Amino acid sequence: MVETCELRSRFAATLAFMYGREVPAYTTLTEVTQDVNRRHADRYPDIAERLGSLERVGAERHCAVRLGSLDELREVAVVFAGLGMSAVGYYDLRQTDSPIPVVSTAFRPVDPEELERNPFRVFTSVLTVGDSRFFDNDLRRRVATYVARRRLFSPDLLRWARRASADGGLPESEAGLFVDAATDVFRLGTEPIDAAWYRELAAVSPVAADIAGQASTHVNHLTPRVLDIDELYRRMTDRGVTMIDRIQGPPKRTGTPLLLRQTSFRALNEARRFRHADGTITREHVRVRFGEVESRGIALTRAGRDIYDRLIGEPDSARWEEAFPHTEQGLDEAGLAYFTYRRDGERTVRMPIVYEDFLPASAAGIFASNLDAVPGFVPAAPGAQYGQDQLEGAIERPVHDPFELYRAQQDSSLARLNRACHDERPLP
Ligand code: OOG
Ligand code: NI
Repeated sequence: MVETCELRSRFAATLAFMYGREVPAYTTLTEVTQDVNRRHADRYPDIAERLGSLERVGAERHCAVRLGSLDELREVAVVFAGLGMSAVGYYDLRQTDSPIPVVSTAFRPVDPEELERNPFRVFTSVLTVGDSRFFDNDLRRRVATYVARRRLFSPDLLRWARRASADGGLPESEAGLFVDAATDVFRLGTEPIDAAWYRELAAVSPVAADIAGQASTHVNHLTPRVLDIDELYRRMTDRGVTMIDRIQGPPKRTGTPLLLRQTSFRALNEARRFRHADGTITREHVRVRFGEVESRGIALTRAGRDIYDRLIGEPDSARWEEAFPHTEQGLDEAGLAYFTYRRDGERTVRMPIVYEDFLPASAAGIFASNLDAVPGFVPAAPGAQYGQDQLEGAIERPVHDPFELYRAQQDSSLARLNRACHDERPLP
């Protein structure tokens, strides 16, 4: 039996292998990342592993995929469940400074032990085709019909996935087939793209064209985790790679890193084949896939997150320095971040809980940074309901609240600690 966590590791590895062949710049990025991580660990051996072992960080990736409908979301949820990944967090990227016609969740392991084994996560977006601020009625109908006709997930793939989640794994004979079929879903299509259709959608939003302008979906980006993102940014720039103009998320600061910082570079143009009305096929370049890198910090409580939300619009790093204590102890005492605790002899050891999720402002920034055109967004038109409950209805499973997962982890470590203290007390 190949357990789900092993299936997930294999899936992450085959997907990365495929993506590295499709987008060679990704391989450069992972090489630089590994080098930066090695140097950082040599330089700061005491703190390098506070937010995850070097082994975990070295293997850690997230990937982003985009789907065309809630039906496609339901099927991808089945596939990810077979890999031990559940939906966590709800992100409405229409509700940002640069509105994107998608709502998103992230599929990832939720159990701390599973995260330690392999924390692979997939940021998964769904096109909000019913939102009339982006799509008029006629276009909405045509997009829905187009998407409903394509089949991203084969019956075999869904059957293997259901079996893996029911049994906690698959026999070796099926494991390879399942992982390969799951990887294939996200392979870049080679069929010619209908040029007029793609253009019509791109006029609404390049993201809409990327999602619904072609018969298949694909990995949009695959992101390694780096321990020093400022250094990585410099190194990539020195190599002549044009990065987006900033690192998304909290500014660089002294002390415990907070939440998540991300940056990306624009993908080189990718040649795709387009079919025109007169039947001719041309090769044209599209820029939709890019490279991204992230550094992860401590998970903030709601109180901490409120401060983050207030400050995120402000680039002034002095405000951040003042607002958040620099030490883990200070963050804990102020109730701003999550920790686990355990007993080590007479001492209680406090360990930070890593932020495993995403940030709407950063995600919108990552989307927007790679768009050439401003979308045809009509703010006055009525929107459409694509709330968390709609996503939950589609996948027939809860979308976990990240804060609750972190709090539960903290609480259970406290409960264990209290039990341990209690057991040590001599009986009366
Ligand atoms: C997803 C963008 C969000 C992140 O790291 O915040 C994301 C996308 O471009 O499809 O991946
Ligand atoms: Ni990303």
